[in-house]
Amino acid sequence: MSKGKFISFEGGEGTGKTTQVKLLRDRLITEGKDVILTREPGGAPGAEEIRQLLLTGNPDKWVPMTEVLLFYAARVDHLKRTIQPALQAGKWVICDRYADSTFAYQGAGHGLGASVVEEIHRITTDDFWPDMTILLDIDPEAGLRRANAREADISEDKREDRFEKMAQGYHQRLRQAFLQIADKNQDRFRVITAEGSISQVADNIWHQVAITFGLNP
Ligand code: T5A
Repeated sequence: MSKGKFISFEGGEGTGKTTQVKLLRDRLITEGKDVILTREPGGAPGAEEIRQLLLTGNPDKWVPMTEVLLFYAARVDHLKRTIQPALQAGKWVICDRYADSTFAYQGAGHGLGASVVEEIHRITTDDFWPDMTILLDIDPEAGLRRANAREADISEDKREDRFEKMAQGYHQRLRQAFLQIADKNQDRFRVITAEGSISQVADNIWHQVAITFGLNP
């Protein structure tokens, strides 16, 4: 049994996850919590190496099954070396993406199907899920505009934009997939619109986290 809390953030490209995980961490620290911030793919040294394989290069660099196995290779390392030890030590773990991304991007986006991902998830993680998942939802065109504006200052060979380069239809499928996953897992998910200002979105997230974990809203 873990003693800490595990919160993941999900959503399409440029929805503001990286911005919001930091704001939530700061807010939880002011409440006296011991917090670590981590991300997927990555979050442990070996998993960060796998991240480079996955996020750079051509959109068709990997066949879908290789891609899903690489995400899970990174995830198991991250779980065993970072997330689970922190939870055992009573920390709050905030993770920028986790397995729901694999169900959406590889399961739905690439058409591998949920049952394949479910099976891999069960075998490799012993069906390990967060206590709470925040889904940031925005029209994919608006999200991609934000993500592309941010990437513009980075040289082309260093951009982690392999998924951003996938076709518009892929991103629309993703949005629907995330909303369906949230609908099927309503106990764990809170869906929050990412259309507002950074501080409006942060306030909405805090409200949901506070209610869920009995903190001061
Ligand atoms: N992936 C990942 C899979 O396919 N399967 C998996 O199992 C997993 C785990 C990860 C990629 O890997 C894929 C999904 C992804 O494509 P990543 O670099 O971690 O790649 O990229 P993303 O998670 O998509 O995150 P992004 O960095 O693209 O976007 P974020 O984190 O959602 O957004 P953020 O906070 O960086 O914001 C983007 C820009 O918008 C501004 C920010 O200042 C920033 O410039 N912004 C706002 N502007 C206006 N209003 C707001 N409310 C704003 N919030 C942020």
